[in-house]
Amino acid sequence: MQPIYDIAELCARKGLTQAVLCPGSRCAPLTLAFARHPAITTRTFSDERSAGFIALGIAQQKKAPVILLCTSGSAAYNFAPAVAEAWFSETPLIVFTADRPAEWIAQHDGQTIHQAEIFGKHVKKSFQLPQEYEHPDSQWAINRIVNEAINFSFQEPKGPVHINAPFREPLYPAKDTSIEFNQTVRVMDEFPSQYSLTDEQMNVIETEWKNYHNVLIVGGQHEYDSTLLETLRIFFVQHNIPITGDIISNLHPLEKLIRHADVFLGQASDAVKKTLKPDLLITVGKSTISKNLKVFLRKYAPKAHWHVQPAGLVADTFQHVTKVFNSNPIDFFQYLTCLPNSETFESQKQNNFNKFWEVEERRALRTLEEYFPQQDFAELELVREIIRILPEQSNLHLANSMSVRYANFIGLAAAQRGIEVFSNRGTSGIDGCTSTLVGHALTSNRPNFLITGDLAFFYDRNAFWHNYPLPDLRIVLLNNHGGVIFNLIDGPGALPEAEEYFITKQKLNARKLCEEFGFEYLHLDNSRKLKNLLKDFVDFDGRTKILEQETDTTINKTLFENLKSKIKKSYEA
Ligand SMILES: Cc1ncc(C[n+]2csc(CCOP(=O)(O)OP(=O)(O)O)c2C)c(N)n1
Repeated sequence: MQPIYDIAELCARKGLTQAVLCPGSRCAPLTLAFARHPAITTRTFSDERSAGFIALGIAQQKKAPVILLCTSGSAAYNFAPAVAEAWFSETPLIVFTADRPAEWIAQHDGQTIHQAEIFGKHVKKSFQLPQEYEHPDSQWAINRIVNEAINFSFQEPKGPVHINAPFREPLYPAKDTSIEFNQTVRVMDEFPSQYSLTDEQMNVIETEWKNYHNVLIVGGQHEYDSTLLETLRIFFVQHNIPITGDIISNLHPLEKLIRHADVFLGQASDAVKKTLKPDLLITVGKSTISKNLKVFLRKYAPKAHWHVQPAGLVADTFQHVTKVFNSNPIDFFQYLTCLPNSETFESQKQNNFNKFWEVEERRALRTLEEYFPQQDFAELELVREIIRILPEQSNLHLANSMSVRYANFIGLAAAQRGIEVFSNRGTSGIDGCTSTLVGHALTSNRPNFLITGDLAFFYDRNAFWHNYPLPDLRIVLLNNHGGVIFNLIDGPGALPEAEEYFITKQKLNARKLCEEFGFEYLHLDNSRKLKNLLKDFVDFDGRTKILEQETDTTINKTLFENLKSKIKKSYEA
C-alpha cells in the first residue's frame, strides 16, 4: 500500500491541509494515510451527503482544495449534490471514492456500483487509479494522477475532480504496523496564470469604451475580495458609473453600491426603467438572485455587454453578451480607471445616468425605512433585525430559497464591511445549506450565521450529526411549516394542489433537535420578546444557538405583498 499511503504525503506537499473522511472498509488504506499524516487535519462524518457539503464549506473558507473520501457503493453517489454545487460554484474538491477491483463489479459482492465517472459532467475530470501497485509504472501513474488532479482542480475555473481508487484486500495493516511516508515523493508544481489584461484586450477597450455613455456594472455572486472592492471604489470616483449587485456579490462595502435593484426594478414603471437602460453593460462574477434585475436586463437590451472572467465557459444570463474578456476583474477595472474621463457633454450624460440609478436606490431605501416596523412581525422583518445586529466580523450564510431573497431585499449596509456572504447558488439546492455552514464554522475563527427556511433546515439536519463542537454557530430558522416560496411566486399559490404538492406542509419545529444536540433553543413567538432574545442570541458563550420564528405562510405573503404595493405606490405619487 506504500504508493497509496504516499498520496497523503503528496497532498500535504501540495498544500492540502484539510480532509473530510467518511467511514467504511474499502477506503481504509486512504483513511489511515490521511488520519496518520501529521500535516493533514481530518474530520469524519457518517452521512456522505452532508460530508460533501461540509467539505465544500471548508474549501470556500480555506480558499484551497479539500480532500473528500468515501467507501465504495452508494456512499459515492451521496457526494453528488455537493459535487454538483462545487462544479457550478467553482470550488476545488479532491473527491476520492474507494472501489473494488474491476473484476468484482456486478458480481453480487457487497457495496459495489459502477463508480467510474460517476459524477458525470459535474467534475472537471474523473481519474481512475491503477488497481495493482507492484509495477513501477503503476506507482508512477498513481503519483502522476494525483498531482494532475490537484493541479487541475485549482486551475481557473476551479472545481471538483474525482479519483476512483480500487483496493484489493487486505485493506487494513496489522495492529502495530506504523505508516511511513516517503519523503522523496514527487511533486509536480504548476504555476497558474494570473489572467492579466493583454495588450490586445486593452486596445479593444480603449477604442470601444468611448462609444458608450450610459454604462452599468453588475456584480454576480463573488467571493469577498478587498482588492476588488478598493479597485471598484476608485473606478467609481473616476467615472461615476453605477455599480449594482445582489447581496451574494459581496460588493456591499461600496458606499455607492446600488444594493436594492431587486426592490425597485420589480415595481418601477416602464418610463423609469427606460431611463435606467444601459448602453454598455459590464458584468463580473457568477449568478444573480434578483429575477427583477434579470428580466429588466433581458428586456432593456444594452447595445453591448462585456463579461469579465478569467477563464471557462460564459453564462449568458442576460442574453446579450457581445464580448468576453478573459482577465481578472481587478486588472480590468484598474485599466478602465486609467482611461481618461473627458469633461464633455458625454461625461455629463454618464453622470445623469448614475443619478437616475441613485434616485431609485434612495426611493427603495426610504420605502423600506418607512414600512418597518409592522404590527404583525413577519419573516422579512426578522431578517432585517438579524442583519442589523450581525457582529462586525462575521459570516452570513443564506439558505435557498426565500431566506436569500429576503436578505437580498433588505441588503447589507456599506458599514458592514467585515461581513462575508455565502450561499449555495451554484445549483440553488435546499439540500446542503446547513452542512456548508458547518464546514465554514469548523474552520473559521469568526461567528457564522445562517438564515434558513424550515424545509432546507430539516432536510439537512445530519449537518449536526458528528462530534465536533460548533460554539460560534448561530441559526435563524424561519419556520412557516412549509415552503413559503411557493406561495410567493406567481404560479403554484392559487392551485388546489399548492399546499400538498408545492408548499408541502410539515409539522416539525427545532425544539427537540436542540435538545438532542445540546444546542440552546430560542423561540420567537411575538415581537415583544425580540430584544431580549437577540441579546442572548449574539452572546457568544460557547453554545450553538438556534433562534426559531414560527409564523404562518399567509402573514408572510400578505406583508411581503403589502411592501411591494407600497413601493409601487411610490411611483404613482
Ligand atoms: C434539493 C432540492 N430539492 C427541491 C428544491 C425545490 N425547492 C426550492 S425552494 C423549496 C422550499 C424551501 O422551503 P423552506 O426551506 O421552508 O424555505 P421557504 O420557502 O419557506 O423560504 C423547494 C422544495 C430545491 N431547491 N433543492
